[in-house]
Amino acid sequence: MTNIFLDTLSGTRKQTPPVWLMRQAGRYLPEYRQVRASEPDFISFCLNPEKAVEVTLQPIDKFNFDAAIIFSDILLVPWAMNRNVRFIPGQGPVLNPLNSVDDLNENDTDQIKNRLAPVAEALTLCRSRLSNDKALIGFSGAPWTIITYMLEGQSSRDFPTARKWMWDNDRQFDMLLDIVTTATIEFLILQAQAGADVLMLFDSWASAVPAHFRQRVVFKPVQRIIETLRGRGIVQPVIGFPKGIGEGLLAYCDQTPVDGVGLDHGVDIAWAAKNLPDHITLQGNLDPLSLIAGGPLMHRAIDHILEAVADRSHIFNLGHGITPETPEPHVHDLMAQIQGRAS
Ligand code: 1CP
Repeated sequence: MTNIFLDTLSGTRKQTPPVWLMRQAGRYLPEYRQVRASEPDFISFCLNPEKAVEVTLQPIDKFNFDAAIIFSDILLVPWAMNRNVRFIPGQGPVLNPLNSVDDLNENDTDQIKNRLAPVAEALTLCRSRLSNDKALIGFSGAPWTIITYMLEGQSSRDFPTARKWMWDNDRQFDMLLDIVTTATIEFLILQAQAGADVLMLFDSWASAVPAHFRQRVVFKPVQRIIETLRGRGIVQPVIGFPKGIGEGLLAYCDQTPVDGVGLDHGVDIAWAAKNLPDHITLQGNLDPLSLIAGGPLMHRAIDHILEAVADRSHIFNLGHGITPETPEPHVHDLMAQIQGRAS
């Protein structure tokens, strides 16, 4: 059976591109909210394989997306590293902020395999329930994005503590980057071995890294992650998503061995199609808020993307996560528009 998602990621251009949406399992779906309400603690929800698989498959059943992304969270890595991660309703994630790299225990990274075993179990179960023409995505936060939460202790707009560490605390910052990179590698290997067909690295806050430090903080860790995966026999393709780095995408594509790159909605898609290397599959770019508006403007924005990438391998997606306010009919409209094109 062909899998158009995996074919596209290996470089084959499809007349009708594969589609999935970041945060496709989420609060805009009433059936998600129902399962979510049955498990008040978010971490316990992520670590319940039956429930995680149920919500992972909901958007596939409803919209026939070409890929499922396992329901989990990037903050499970700091949780497994004993950073006391909890999700406070109405506030978001809270962690015990790291004051020094010595706050981490040497064997914290060894805990990944044991403490995150339920994610592996969910992937295996999900793969067994998902049809073979759909891909299953496993994921992790990229080290920088994880570090922002570990140092700030919460979500942040400008990440002042993490950026100060970068400038002031050379040795400690590099040690932290190294430890979190190791943990990320272990988490991705666990997921690949459990049944993920594709791995994605979310660097959601890459935009906050000064361009001066991009190589050290954004590119090098991703390069080490993928090279280590390959050295350890992991063959699954990797999609990187360095959100908000603009022209830095050129160096990202050049210096990291990613198979695909996620484009946020700030990137000019025509520029990306022309300037990013041909062997890299492009993914994303539609502003998630266009799905709230729906109608002709959304349709025009979708056409604009499809036309710009017409000559390249491309996975249709948003520039960031779908928002809870999105009306379901607009997601059906999006699918009809893309899949209605001749294949
Ligand atoms: O109760 C809820 O429903 C809370 C909302 C929610 C959801 C649906 C959170 C809390 N996490 C998730 C699941 C999730 N998170 C998925 C799987 C679902 C899917 O994509 O279909 C994925 C891929 C993530 C990844 C994630 N978590 C990222 C990277 C992607 C991005 O959006 O930039 C980040 C930054 C997080 C952290 C996170 N998780 C949740 C919250 C509230 C936050 C903080 C976000 C912030 O700091 O602004």
